[in-house]
Amino acid sequence: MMRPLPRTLDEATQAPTDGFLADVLEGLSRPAKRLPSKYFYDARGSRLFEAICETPEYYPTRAEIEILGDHAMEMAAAVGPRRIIVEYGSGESIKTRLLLDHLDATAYVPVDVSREPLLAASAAIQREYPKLKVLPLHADFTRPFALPAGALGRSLVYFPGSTIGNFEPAEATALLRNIARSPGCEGALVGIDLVKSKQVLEAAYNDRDMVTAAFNLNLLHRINSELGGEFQPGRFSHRAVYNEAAARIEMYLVSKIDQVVGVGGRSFSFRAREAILTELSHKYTLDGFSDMSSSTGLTLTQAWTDDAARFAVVHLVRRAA
Ligand code: SAH
Ligand code: AVI
Repeated sequence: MMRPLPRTLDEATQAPTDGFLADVLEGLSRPAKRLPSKYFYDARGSRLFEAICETPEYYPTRAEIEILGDHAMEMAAAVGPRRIIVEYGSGESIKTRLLLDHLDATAYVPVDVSREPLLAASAAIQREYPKLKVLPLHADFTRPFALPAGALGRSLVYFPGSTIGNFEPAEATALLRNIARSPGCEGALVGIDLVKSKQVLEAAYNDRDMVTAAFNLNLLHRINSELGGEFQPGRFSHRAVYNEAAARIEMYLVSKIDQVVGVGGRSFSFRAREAILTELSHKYTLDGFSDMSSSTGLTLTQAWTDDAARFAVVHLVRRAA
């Protein structure tokens, strides 16, 4: 029998955007201004991210899809049968299908802050996998959340896209530790982007068609539409640079002129060329990522890379406490 499409949304106790204004005011009050990257993703931001994945320069999506295409069967064997798949930052759940085609999944719980894309992707997955229990969760995976009723049992966290790279090492470690401690969790499959040349990395975040620039600037549009901000996005430009010492892309919005911008009843001054840090995207070596995860109660047992070794999907297994 075909399941009805998922309609209910098991909201976490706190809606994922509850802290938006407070986070923006706090981030813009710092001497070195910054904004959290999770706020890129409203419906438009999610669409722009998907468009980034189509650009010739942004290789991570194609590399990860290649890995899944070549190795999903081995991944399924490593993970084991009858698992609930809990996906962190599921977006359009495109890669998930490659896993679901091989894995013996009892339920699928996509977790995302971007509500409409989450619901649309869940409905599409439910249509394509009618026997699977699809239980979308509109939540921020950095905050504590409970799995929906109906998703009790042994679970696998699926965390693709190198979204873990958007967190500083201490935050990424805390996230992995929470994964290791979550009830029923046996392990995780995590996508990580690998260290490579500055040239290739900077091209990936500075695509010729400026889709990444539009994605970055969407943060200002969102502050305007949801928080009554008075940004003029045309007065900021996109910058993405690879910081080799920290092995990360740093993405900024740079003020083109001296200006003052109102947000939430406060005024923020920007000097010409002053930058707001909007996103970090860490690149790892397999050894570095293995070391980081070993302190969290998870052990890296297997890693698969694409032919050009640009990207890796790793299997982390929960160690017995
Ligand atoms: N998994 C997809 C999408 C990656 S884009 C892929 O690999 O292509 C990152 C996704 O994570 C977006 O859909 C975004 O909305 C979501 N996201 C970012 N930060 C989040 C957070 N803190 N909690 C939940 N979802 C988050
Ligand atoms: C979602 N995340 C892993 C992307 C990245 O590459 O860090 C977001 C992104 N930012 C700019 N382009 C893509």
